[in-house]
Amino acid sequence: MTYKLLLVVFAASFVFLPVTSQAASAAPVNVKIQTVDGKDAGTITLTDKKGGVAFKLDLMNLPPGEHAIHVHQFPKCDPPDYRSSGFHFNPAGKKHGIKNPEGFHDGDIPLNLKVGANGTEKSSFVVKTISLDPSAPNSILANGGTSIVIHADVDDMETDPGGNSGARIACGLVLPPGM
Ligand SMILES: [Cu+2]
Repeated sequence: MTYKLLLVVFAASFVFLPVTSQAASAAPVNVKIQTVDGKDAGTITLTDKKGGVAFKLDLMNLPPGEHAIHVHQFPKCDPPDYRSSGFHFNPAGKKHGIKNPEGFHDGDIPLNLKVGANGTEKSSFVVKTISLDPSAPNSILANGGTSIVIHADVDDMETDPGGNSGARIACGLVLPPGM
């Protein structure tokens, strides 16, 4: 390899590699949420936030009141009960809830949604126990992805395995880009 060619290869990798890796981590993941009876329940947009994942919720067609929300282990939202989504995303093998001394699951989200009287919810928060980096041990995009599940009841933040949060009323697939 001539010196000139080496220089070109070096310059090319310097210019292109940082751009592609930055684009991959910066790409938002749009999660379309559907109610268990087949209605469009809006969107949750996930973006990479240093040390976690930022959630931006724009939800509708949900029952007014407080509801648990979690990341579940499988990228499946099959009717009639969304059981196919599995349990909470829990790669570290812990128990449920921030109040649980043996907790908590990476997919536990330590808040309950507050859906308004008109069935909508718009809010934003950051979850620091998960990652959008496909190579991270707590990546919610690895192994084909995961799902986000909204429940009928409130999460008590300590009862294993599901926080006593009742039926699964809405679900959306968290899929890697291109799937
Ligand atoms: Cu759940």
